[in-house]
Amino acid sequence: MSYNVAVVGATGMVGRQFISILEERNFPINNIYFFSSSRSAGSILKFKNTDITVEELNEDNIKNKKIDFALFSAGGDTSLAFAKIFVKYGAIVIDNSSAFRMDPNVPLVVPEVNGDDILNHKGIIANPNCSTIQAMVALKPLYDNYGINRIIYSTYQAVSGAGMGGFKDLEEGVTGKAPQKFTSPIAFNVIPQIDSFLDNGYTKEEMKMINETKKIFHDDALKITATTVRVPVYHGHSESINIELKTSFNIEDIFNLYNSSNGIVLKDDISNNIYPMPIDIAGKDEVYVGRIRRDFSLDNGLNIWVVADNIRKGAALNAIQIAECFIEKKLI
Ligand code: NAP
Ligand code: 3JN
Repeated sequence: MSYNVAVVGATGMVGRQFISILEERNFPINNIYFFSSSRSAGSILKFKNTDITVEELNEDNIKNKKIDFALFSAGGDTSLAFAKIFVKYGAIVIDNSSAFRMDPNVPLVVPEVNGDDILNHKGIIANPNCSTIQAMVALKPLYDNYGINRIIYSTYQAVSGAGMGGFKDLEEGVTGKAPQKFTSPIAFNVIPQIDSFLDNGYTKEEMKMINETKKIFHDDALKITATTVRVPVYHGHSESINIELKTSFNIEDIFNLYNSSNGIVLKDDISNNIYPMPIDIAGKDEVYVGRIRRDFSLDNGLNIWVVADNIRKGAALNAIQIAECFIEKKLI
C-alpha cells in the first residue's frame, strides 16, 4: 500500500526536512505534491532524484489529488485557512503549527508518549512544539515510573527553530549585519525571548511548553514553569529540566531506565566529560539525555539535560512518525 502525500510549506526549513526524512525512511509514497505560497510556486524541488514543481496552495490545486496525508509547516494562519480544506477532500492533516494544538478535538501527539491518542482524531493531528516534543520523550519514563509533581524548564534553542530567517540572522550576524528576524543580534549573544510576550510576562513559547505538556500527559494538575532562550547554535535545542518526582528514587535506577527507554540515547559519563551537546546531535533521530543528578534542594528532586535535533524529532520526524502510526495501526 502506498499513499499520496502533500508537503505544505515545502520550501521552508521544516518542509525541506520533511522531504529528506520521507526519502530516508522510504515512506510508502504513490504521488508527492509540494505546496508553498505564490512566492516560491513554480520553483523545483527534488524528491528521490525526480524534479517536482512547487504549486501554489489554493483549493483548486488540492481538490483532485486524492491526498492521503498532508504534512503542514507553513505557519498557523496557513493551517487555519487550509487544513480543513484538505480534510474535506479526504486527507489526514498532520500540522506542525500551534493553530490546533490546544483544540480539544485535535490530538496532540508524540508517538513514543501518547501514540494511541490518534485513535480519537477527526482529520487533524497536531505536532507539538519542538521544545515540548523532546521534553516529553525524556519525561515519559519518569512520569510512568515515579509520577511527576512539578517541572521547571529552561531551554537553549537553536536559530533553525525560527526558520530560514533565524538561520540567516546568525550566519550574517557573525559578519556584523543587523538582525532581520530576531529582536536583538543573536551572534555572540543569547536572547531570553522566543516568540512574543503575553500579558502574564511569559512568552508564547513558554506557555506552549506548559500547556502542551499537560495536554500530552492528560494531567492538568502538573505544576510547570518555563524560561525559553535563543542561543547562537544552528541545530539542536538543549533543555535543562528540573523535576520533582512524586516518589523517592535511586539514581542508579534512573540511569538504567534511560538506558532502556524508547527513542532515548543516554549519554552521561562525567568522568570522561561526556554529555549531550547540540554540535553532536544534528541529523540524529533520538532524544539525548545526560547530566543526570539528584537535586539536593528538595525531596525527590532530579536534574536532567536533554538535547535533540529540533527540526527532525522536534518537527518533521515526529510528524512523519505520526503518519507511520496511522499506517501501523491500519487507520488508513
Ligand atoms: P520557513 O523556513 O520560514 O518556511 C515557511 C514555509 O511556509 C515556506 O515554504 C513558505 O513558502 C510557506 N508559506 C508561508 N506562507 C504561506 C502561505 N500563505 N501559503 C502557503 N505556504 C506558505 O519556516 P519553518 O521554520 O519551515 O516553519 C514553518 C512553520 O512550521 C512555522 O511557522 C511553525 O508553525 C512550524 N514549526 C513548528 C516547529 C515545531 O516546533 N514543531 C518548529 C519550527 C516550525 P514560500 O517559500 O513561498 O515563502
Ligand atoms: O523558535 C523555535 O525554536 C520553535 C518555533 C516554533 C514556531 C515558530 C513559528 C510559529 C511555532 C510553533 O511551532 O509553535 C510557530 C507556531 O505555529 O505558532
